Amino acid sequence: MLATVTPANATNKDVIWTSSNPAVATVVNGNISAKSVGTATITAKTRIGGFTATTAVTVTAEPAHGELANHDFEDGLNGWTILSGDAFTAQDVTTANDWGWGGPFNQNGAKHLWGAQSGNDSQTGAMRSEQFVLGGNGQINLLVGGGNNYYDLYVALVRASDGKELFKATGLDQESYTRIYWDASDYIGTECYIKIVDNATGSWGHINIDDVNVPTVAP
Ligand SMILES: [Ca+2]
Ligand SMILES: [Ca+2]
Repeated sequence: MLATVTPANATNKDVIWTSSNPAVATVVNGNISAKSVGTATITAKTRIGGFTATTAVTVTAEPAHGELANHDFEDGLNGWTILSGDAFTAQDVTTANDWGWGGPFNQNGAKHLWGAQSGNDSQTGAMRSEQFVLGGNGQINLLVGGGNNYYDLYVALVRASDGKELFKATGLDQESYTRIYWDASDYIGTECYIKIVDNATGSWGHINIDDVNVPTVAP
């Protein structure tokens, strides 16, 4: 939400943001966060003069949905299929919290897929999830770590009908995890799968993945 203070040359444009119901929605500097189902009124008030503007916010429940089988690697690579190569094997699923000379990974749960756990950066390969129909609100999030190489080292949401990679993410040249968010709502109802690719062979030639949260339509 943006508050516009007029006239444009007003000397003090400081705005105080408040929510009538912080249990439903909070607001910090105009950025609204949903907390629970309900309604709230967001008010912007100028620090000088006390002029106010308000907007109503309605937070609705997330639609019911299923989830990707073994989306968090707590069950090894069950539910995932190795397509090629040896970069990804069941031996790369680990409970390690650090990588030996630093840490933590900040994985979700106990286990995660650490591309460098077994073997080395010269290994290449690809693996994929089960096929699913994207459901719910189409919002996907996942944890990614490892090398930064958008073309050769990435995780993708792939459309099953033509293999088109709809969204891609790579690492940040950090072993620890960063959460990635994809708004895939344009593809609700589309058959898709998650693909993880390692064609990278040099330094930082591995990718780490965990907690692939995909809202799916129950089969
Ligand atoms: Ca996990
Ligand atoms: Ca590699």
